[in-house]
Amino acid sequence: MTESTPLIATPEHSVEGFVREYLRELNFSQGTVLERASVNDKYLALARTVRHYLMARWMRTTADQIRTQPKAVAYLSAEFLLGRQLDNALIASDLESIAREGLASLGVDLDELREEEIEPGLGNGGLGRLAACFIDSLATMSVPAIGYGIRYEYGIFRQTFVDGRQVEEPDNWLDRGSPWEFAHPEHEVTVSFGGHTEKYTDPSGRERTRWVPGWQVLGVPYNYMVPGYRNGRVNTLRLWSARATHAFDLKIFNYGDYAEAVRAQTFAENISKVLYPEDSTPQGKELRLQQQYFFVACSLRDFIDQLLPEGFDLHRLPERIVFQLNDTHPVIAIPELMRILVDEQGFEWDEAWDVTRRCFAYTCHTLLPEALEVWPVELMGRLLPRHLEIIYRINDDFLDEVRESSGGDELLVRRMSIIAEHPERAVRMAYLATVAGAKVNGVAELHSQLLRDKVLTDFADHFPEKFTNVTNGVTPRRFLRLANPGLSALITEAIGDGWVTDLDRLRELEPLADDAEFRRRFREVKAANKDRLVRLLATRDGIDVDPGTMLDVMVKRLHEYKRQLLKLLHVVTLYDRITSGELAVEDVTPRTVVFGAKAAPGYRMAKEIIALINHVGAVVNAHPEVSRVLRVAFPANYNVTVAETLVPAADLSEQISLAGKEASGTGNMKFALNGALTIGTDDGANVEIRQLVGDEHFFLFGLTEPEASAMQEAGYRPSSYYEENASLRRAIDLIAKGTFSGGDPATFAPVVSNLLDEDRFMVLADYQSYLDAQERVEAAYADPDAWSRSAVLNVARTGFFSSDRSMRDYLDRIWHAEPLPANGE
Ligand code: GL2
Repeated sequence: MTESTPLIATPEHSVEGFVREYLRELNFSQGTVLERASVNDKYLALARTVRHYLMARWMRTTADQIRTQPKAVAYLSAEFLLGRQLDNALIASDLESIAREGLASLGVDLDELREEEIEPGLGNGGLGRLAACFIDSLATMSVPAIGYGIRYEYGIFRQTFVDGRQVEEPDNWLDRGSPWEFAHPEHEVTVSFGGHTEKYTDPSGRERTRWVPGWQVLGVPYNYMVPGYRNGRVNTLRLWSARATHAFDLKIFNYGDYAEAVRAQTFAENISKVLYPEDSTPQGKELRLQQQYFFVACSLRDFIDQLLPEGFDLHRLPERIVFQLNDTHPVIAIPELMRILVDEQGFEWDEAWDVTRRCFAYTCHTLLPEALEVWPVELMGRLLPRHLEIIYRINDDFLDEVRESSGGDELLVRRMSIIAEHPERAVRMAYLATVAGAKVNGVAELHSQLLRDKVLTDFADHFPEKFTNVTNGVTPRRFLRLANPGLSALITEAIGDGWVTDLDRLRELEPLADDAEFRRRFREVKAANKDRLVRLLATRDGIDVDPGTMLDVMVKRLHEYKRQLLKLLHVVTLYDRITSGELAVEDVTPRTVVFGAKAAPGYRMAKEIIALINHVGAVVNAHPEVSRVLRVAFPANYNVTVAETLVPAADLSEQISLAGKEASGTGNMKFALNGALTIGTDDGANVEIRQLVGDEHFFLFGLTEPEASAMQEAGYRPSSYYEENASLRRAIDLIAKGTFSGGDPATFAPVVSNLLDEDRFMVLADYQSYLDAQERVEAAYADPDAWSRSAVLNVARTGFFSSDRSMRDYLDRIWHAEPLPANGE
């Protein structure tokens, strides 16, 4: 057998073939018979059956990559928020109707089994979901690519509410079997930590350094299929799981200290135990640095040992690979590659640096200063002493360069140092990535511009050619084709199905915005999607939603900068106006405000805001008058699976961050693509959404970034808004006096004082403008025909936000890699 023709038994692509394969799985892998199988047995057998159909494509893709040795992309990411796998595998392999029919012939309902899958929540939010969209697009575009990350045993926590307050429970997603992964313990990698470094002279008389580690762990790879959409390609996502080294526990077992051996094992396995639940606000915990180094060390070693031919000349590494650093989490890969080249391969420093500089590119995903990771030198030195030395040397060389080019500007040198001096000596990972990376990109036009102008200004002056933009995107397979079958069918009927892999073709829908019959059918689809959501919320959460109301949706992580409080102040204002008699119920557009949000468990203010939303919701929903036109729904544990039902049902998408704070947003894209209209600030990718859909189909409000910055510099005083705006004052007073907390003013006093005294994200400054925009929303919604015209235009004009386009931009501007030919489908 040669690598180009792997021998794979492919099951027959027919209903009979499928049924045969399914029963074999049920009998031989699950060890049961149909009559006695549990739903989980049936689901697991189904997942494995579908997997079989993808296997030949996977092996062939891998073999082609090994045979043709193309330049590949390695996407290094601490998070991959995958969502459920079954549906995506079914559409990618064109098995959906065969599976449905085959199962039905056995009396099994495909939809029931789909509900059985627990999504792998191996990410926090946008950043992790983006990584999942990107690998989907790379596979669909036949780009030789591999995703590298961590197989957390516990993903993002499960959220429940107790008395309206968030409670976190562990997400043991692996408990009921994990049919989508393949463990490869034979490809385990040893990863070192701690210890010290020492100098020695090699046989040729050269001064060298070696790292004498203090302890080691093993990384075991788990492979996941990343199927391209009907192109015969399946790429790989390789997630690493930590284990104790064999030597370590053998030695201790031999001493007879069983308990100690088990403790050592637990210690090692802790590294991949749990996903850190902070979104955009790293905590700088030691275990997190261990996780980061663990997965990049495994990944680099894996790429070099497994994917390059034996004896490959590493001077040519940049011809074969580009490592894309998804935020700063994997940036420790830079000194790791230097260490491999210099210490292990005997490269001269300059040679190694030349290779390294060409192998990495860095994506920054934030503008918040507190989100830029720094690692205390003390910690880095203790955990990774050799890497710290390498970082110092990189910094010394770089600062010499800055000194020279700036004519000795020592202030500039200090500002640009990779090592911060205050409040403690620490490594600035974003600076390291910028100095070493071939390219640095932001994730939306505005974000990339602000990165250059405000966050990495000195670097943008020093390396102007490095800085570029790639606006984020989302995969149309999951977020349109799968999530919105009704709209997908309508679109396909109108323009054919080419849009699934070429989303710009949605433009062809534009003329249909003026076709009354098309708009009617579009509204029918929206209504059916709302019914689907109503059923989900009823069964999953016991929440009762009236599908006849406007669905006003704000789903995203809970963070002050995203301003869920602004949305809530709108709700409280409506409540106030109705209960005070200022507004007659008949004059209010009935709406259901849906929130979905997890707060980082240690983020106190975010958790208070969750409690406040739930408390306001309880009062609003219980009020006989108000609840006729206004309801709040806050389903717990918002995740990818919920998004897939919620997004297609929404009428109004809330994207209301303070301008200059949301790097891009990707939820904003999903809603627009599914025909929701956006109410939003000029922030992140909202800017590009509005430019594309047109001002008249987007509800813009709020300060611009320059206005907000100028106000902050002049000394922002939130209380002046409270004093001058009666409606705002009344809303805040309602909260302050305990209207939503059983009459107890103390309950939400911290939220109120935070708003009045600090209001870092200028909620009060944007309040009036937001309310005005909501009035424009109501007026527009009153004309269903005009509203659905705008909605259709939103769909037709947002094809740009396909992650396929993002991938093309990365390929052109950063990676310079080529797709393989599709595999004959
Ligand atoms: C984020 C940004 O906050 C978000 O605006 C962006 O869309 C995504 C993906 O680029 O990245 N940065 C970040 O740290 N998280 C994000 O979601 N967690």
